[in-house]
Amino acid sequence: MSEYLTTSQGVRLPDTDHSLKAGRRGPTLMEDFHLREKITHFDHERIPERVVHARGAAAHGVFVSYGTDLTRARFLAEEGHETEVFVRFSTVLGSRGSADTVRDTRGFAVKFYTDEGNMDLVGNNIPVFFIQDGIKFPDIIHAGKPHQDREIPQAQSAHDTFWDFVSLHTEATHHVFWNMSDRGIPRSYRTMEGFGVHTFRLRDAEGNTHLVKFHWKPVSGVHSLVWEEAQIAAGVDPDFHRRDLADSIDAGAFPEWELGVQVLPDDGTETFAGIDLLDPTKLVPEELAPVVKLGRLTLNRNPTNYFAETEQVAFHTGNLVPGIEVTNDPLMQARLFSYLDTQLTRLGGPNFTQLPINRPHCPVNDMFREGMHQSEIHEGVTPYKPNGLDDDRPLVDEDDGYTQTPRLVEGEVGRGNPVSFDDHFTQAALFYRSLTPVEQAHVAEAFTFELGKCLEQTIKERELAVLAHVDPALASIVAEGLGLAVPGGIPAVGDVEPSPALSQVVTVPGPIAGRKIGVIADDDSDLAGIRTLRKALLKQGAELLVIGPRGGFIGKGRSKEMTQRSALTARSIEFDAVLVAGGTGHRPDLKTVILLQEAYRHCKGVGAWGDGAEVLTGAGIPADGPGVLHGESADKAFSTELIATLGLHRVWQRADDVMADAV
Ligand code: HDD
Repeated sequence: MSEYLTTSQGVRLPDTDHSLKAGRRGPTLMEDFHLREKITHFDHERIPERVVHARGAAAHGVFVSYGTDLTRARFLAEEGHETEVFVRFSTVLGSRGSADTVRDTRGFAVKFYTDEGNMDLVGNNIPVFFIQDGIKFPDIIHAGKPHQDREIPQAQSAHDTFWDFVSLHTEATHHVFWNMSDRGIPRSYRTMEGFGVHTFRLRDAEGNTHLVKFHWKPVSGVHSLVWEEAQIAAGVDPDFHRRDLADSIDAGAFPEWELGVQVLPDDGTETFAGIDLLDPTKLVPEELAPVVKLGRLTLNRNPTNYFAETEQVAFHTGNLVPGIEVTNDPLMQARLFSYLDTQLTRLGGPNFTQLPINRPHCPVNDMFREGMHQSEIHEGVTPYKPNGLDDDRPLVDEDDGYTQTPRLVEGEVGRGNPVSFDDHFTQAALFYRSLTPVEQAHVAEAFTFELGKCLEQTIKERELAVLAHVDPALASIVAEGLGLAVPGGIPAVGDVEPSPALSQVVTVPGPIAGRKIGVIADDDSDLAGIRTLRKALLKQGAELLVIGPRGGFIGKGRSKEMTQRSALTARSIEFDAVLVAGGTGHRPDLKTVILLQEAYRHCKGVGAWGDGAEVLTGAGIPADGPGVLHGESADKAFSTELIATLGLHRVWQRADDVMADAV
């Protein structure tokens, strides 16, 4: 890299601020090769955004294996084996510049640069999918994307075409329930589960096989936003998740997940406990097949250049290494075509695998030649096999090369699904009935909100009929909210065995690394207390941010504290808890009142020490409200209670009182 500014040909430039003109007043000369080159390159800076999952954020990291006998894939089989990874998270529906916190499915795509070649696990934060056959993918996406006449609404499902489609195409029901639950609005990427969705086949060195479903379990626990918070964040900080990911990594609070698999017999039936394993709208409850942990993923490095890495990374479900295979799931089969195909347009030709972010970290010799944007200078004259001029090199590896497990395929050519794919409602009921009451209330609110945004009455009624199939009580709540009646005579799913693992409400405090705690303070506040509390939180990997009356410093004399936020820049959505420091002025201004009330309404920890409590009361926060913390000082007892409150994520006991306001 030159120390001097140059043209793309390496010629040094004396000036890049003025174009070449005939005289000071004009006209500009064609001769100005620097002007022409600079503008031409700029004109072509954008590439097509991804047709889905356009909005994303990514990070580099490492995967360390726990070791397993299930597969011969070295990056999983060998205990302690370290593999570099690049992970991209995304929303599905929105454009590249859309907000992070919209209600949507999140992509969770992992590229393992293994020493046996690149392996991509292109998953989501929801374990099931809208469609059973990839041929329906354009339909669900066309229905979910903005209306084609006015290109609105952006990045959301709360509109007629989405609900028109899913109410007719009822195999989407299970996925829609996950979207309408808290899973559709994650707190951060760090607190999302990930799923491979499809059933995969693992093969060990002896050729034994198992069917598996991949899971990513976040070490920080599974947590979400509340709906009002998500909506505010979409305007106040559209980069909420992207910022959180980058900030956490910068702060050394590295996001971590454990990779695991549910292991299912490969006995030729392709079913388990009556569940069709080729149907991607079905999950296997963890109570029936526990998740066996295979290794740990740590994201520890932010990308240096968004375009070169996060934008140009290309995932492909067909990037597999020996020992990991796909199954006949018709959704997966279509994906195997789509990913490579889409990159040809998006990245401008077949050589995108040479881009630094996509290049395998092991030696490659594919005999592919030429094409747009070729950046290799290949040697020799024999990019073909067999050849006699180069001893028939490169070699083929008959022992360790990628092979598929031999499997018999027979059947009549035709279109259609197995009969087992016809049950569209049982697992939606399983999911809904496994949630806690507060989570169920969120689902009801979400359906009511989204259908309330639809204009066509028939669409709302049709979806109410779908809900009545799944759970009549839920259908009634939503119908009441919409001011409609539940259609009669609809057979509902009977009893199901709930799967508690599907709920994300925790009763035992989890880790709080990466959480943010806002402390309202002014010049008279107890700054020593703030410092004590910061130390205690830092030990847990959480960050304390001082919210002052203005920018700069607060404090008197020699004791000063830098404010990280001011009354102007602070908004509750950024914080997992909001406190008032002792000594802080007693009459809260309107912004402080809003800040505290929002935090309270969103069921976050709020509290104060010393006479800071008067600010809370002044803001209308009930002193004896659940999760309202009080301390004489910011001592150990106070920080211990705060950490426990944060570890439970939300104070759901408050939900009944505040829920109505949060819709
Ligand atoms: Fe897909 C991108 C996940 C079904 C076609 N998909 C994409 C990404 C994720 C997923 C995470 C973003 C990757 C990135 O960050 O670059 N997709 C899924 C999951 C599915 C799924 C979990 C179902 C289980 N996808 C699916 C089907 C098709 C596609 C059925 C087409 C038949 N997906 C694509 C695509 C994208 C894509 C058009 C757009 C950008 C890209 O591939 O690279 O090929």
